Amino acid sequence: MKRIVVISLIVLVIGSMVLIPLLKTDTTTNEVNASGAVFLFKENLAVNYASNVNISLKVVDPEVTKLEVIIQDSTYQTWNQPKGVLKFHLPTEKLLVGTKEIRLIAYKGSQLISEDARLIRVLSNEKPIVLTANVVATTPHNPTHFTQGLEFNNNVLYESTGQNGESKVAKINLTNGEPTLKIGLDANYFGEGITVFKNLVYQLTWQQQKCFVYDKESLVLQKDIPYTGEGWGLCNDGTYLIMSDGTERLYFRDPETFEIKKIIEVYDQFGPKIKLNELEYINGKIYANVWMEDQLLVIDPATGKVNAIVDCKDVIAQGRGTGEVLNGIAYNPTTKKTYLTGKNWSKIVEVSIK
Ligand SMILES: [Ca+2]
Repeated sequence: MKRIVVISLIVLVIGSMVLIPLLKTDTTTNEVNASGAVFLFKENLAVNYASNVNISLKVVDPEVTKLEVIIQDSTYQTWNQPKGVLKFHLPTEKLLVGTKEIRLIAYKGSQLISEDARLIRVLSNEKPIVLTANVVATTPHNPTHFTQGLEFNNNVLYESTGQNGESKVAKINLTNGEPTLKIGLDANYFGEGITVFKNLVYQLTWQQQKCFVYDKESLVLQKDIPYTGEGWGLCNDGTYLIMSDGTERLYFRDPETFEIKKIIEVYDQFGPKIKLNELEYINGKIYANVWMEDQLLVIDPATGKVNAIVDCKDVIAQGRGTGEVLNGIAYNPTTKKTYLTGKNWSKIVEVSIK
């Protein structure tokens, strides 16, 4: 019996000698790069926008002569002849919400000896207000239209529809929901979001990585623009086209070149809001459908923060018919009226959001 106890103790001691250092290394440092200096926080640390956060780091190698902290590709702070545990203030008020990379680089003289790169998530510091989309009126919507884009321009309603073989871009008569002019896409294209910018209509495709560009009067195709990734929703702020791709990210693109000029990540106080779909730019805010959800998000385009959530249950009850999910937001600047619809819905619903 004594022998079993002794053997068990030996196994425990040896086991812990092997395991504990491994566990420690795993949770606090990145072993491969731990030779110079390491951050003392765990990957994916969540912090609140504009909150007071201090980050600690530890100099592991006494011969380190210089440390550099890089936040989002810009040098944020440096130390010469650093020793022991150091702290710095994380500029949460200058970072937009979303996932940010932060790197700690250690040098001996001019030689880079280690790099510790980690992610921090900046959450929104505000709780979105809850609004309701109240039904004002309904008009017919063609239930064969799998709505993916909806927007007014000069009092004309434009609609883009999806599904292979059924995709089109059309001008819609709001009183009966029928096209007054329409252009079909080849069957291998799946239409997605649209926006009208200057005299052109831009139409995304889902997975074909091509944006079709039409004359807004005749809908005659002018050109197509390639891009990488999926296309979901589209709107514009008068300067940039704003595009969703089914994630929490919104891409601000140059209308001429389609070059990405800015990316925001849409976050509330708990984390990212994914599956952003059809979009609409209304009075300085981005309104977004969220795929498979009965609510809209109202997003601050400067920060990515969700300012409000719009409950659309009544709209769905009166507009969906035998159709699918809520998708399609259009604001008419001429009449200041807002309309919602969905994929294969039987109605377009004029709403008042309060
Ligand atoms: Ca829209």
